[in-house]
Amino acid sequence: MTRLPQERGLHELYAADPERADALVFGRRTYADRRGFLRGAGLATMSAVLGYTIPFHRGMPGGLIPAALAQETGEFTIEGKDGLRVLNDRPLNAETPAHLLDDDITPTARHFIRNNGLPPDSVDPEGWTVTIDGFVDTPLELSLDDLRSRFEVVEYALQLECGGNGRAAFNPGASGNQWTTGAVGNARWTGVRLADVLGAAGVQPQAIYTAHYGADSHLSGDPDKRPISRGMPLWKAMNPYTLIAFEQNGAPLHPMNGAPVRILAPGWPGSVSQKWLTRIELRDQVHDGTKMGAPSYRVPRYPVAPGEEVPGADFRIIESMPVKSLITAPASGTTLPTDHRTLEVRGHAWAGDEHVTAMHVTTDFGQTWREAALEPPPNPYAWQRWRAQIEFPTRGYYEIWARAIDSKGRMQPFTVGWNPKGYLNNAMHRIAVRVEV
Ligand SMILES: Nc1nc2c(c(=O)[nH]1)N[C@H]1C(S)=C(S)[C@@H](COP(=O)(O)O)O[C@H]1N2
Ligand SMILES: [Mo]
Repeated sequence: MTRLPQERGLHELYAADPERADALVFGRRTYADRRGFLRGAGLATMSAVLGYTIPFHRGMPGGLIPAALAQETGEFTIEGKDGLRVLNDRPLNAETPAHLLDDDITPTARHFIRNNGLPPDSVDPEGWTVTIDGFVDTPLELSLDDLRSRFEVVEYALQLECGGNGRAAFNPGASGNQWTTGAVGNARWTGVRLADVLGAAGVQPQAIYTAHYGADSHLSGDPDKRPISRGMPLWKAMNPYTLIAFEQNGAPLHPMNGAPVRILAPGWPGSVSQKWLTRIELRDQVHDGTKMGAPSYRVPRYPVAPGEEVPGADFRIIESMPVKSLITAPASGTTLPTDHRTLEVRGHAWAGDEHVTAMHVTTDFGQTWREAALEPPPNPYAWQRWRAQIEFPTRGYYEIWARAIDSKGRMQPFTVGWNPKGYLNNAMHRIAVRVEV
């Protein structure tokens, strides 16, 4: 595993703030007592991470990196994740380098993490319920067993992308997580159709919008504040690929991807896909929960100049995400030996509620483009594989650029129009390749 420059080393993390590092690595209910010894739920987690109980844990100082971990990991690790670049540790946000997204199905270990608050620190799947209420005939309270037994269980590959993916490339910069290209993934999700669950509750005619609630807590610790509570129009909720999901790649959801149960509203900003789901309310108005209002997950209704102030009333809610693609092989920065002047370039492409109809690549800074081979998606809302054979005429520095076109004829641009919060950057992906001198 290559060490990425912005990744935060475990040692660095502990040096900066040992108490927080313990909480982060071993769970939020970890704390040190007055003498500085490690206490709380974190101990159990620490034992689990180490694979052993710690007989003398009472004497273990808080903020001490267990030697077993210190030896094995030179970098900050998130249990069950591999190779992610950590942008923030509180809340935890981590993206996947493009070359680690080469699989058709994104392994759980490589699926990005976007948290707005603090995940629940103890999750009991047995006792968990999801409430369906609001403008329904019969409010429901469903356990995971109820979901599995009362509704048809379906499994799809679904792409999920954060609305702010690509934000780092905006100029002037926009505040928020500085995602480059890696806040996207395409895992296999198993669950039930939200439409079936809403059907069982009986949707009343007044219902037009959903409101989503999760079990994570606000960064301030204030129990009355929610980190995020978004929703979607009823027509998106009724889409057969909008799921209440309880498995990711055939296993329980990763704790950071919303265990034990979440929404998947593929093709829309990831924020709609509530993690640690506890309740879906049907409303007779557009939901007004945390991060529904301007400028969150909204863009101006008209093109604006870079840096321009935009009044709140002039924003619209982001719905379908725009057409986009990634080059997942080779890794940017690859050097080819001189006798290897042909190369397979490949990646994925996706297009919100649409699908991708064509894919082009260039190696001469856009002077000439060639069409790549593009596969259909295995199911709607899965990303699509594309590949192209490239020949390099001579040694030197090349850039490979890739652009996708969606089923409505819209193509990825070279650069996108600026917006205040840095959403929807679907500029074409570019990588660097050297053919050896
Ligand atoms: N409860 C809850 N759900 C949430 C979030 C959150 O912070 N809390 N983040 C949202 C955002 S902004 C995104 S992009 C996706 C990310 O899903 P992932 O972390 O599984 O990749 O989850 C969404 N669901
Ligand atoms: Mo997001």
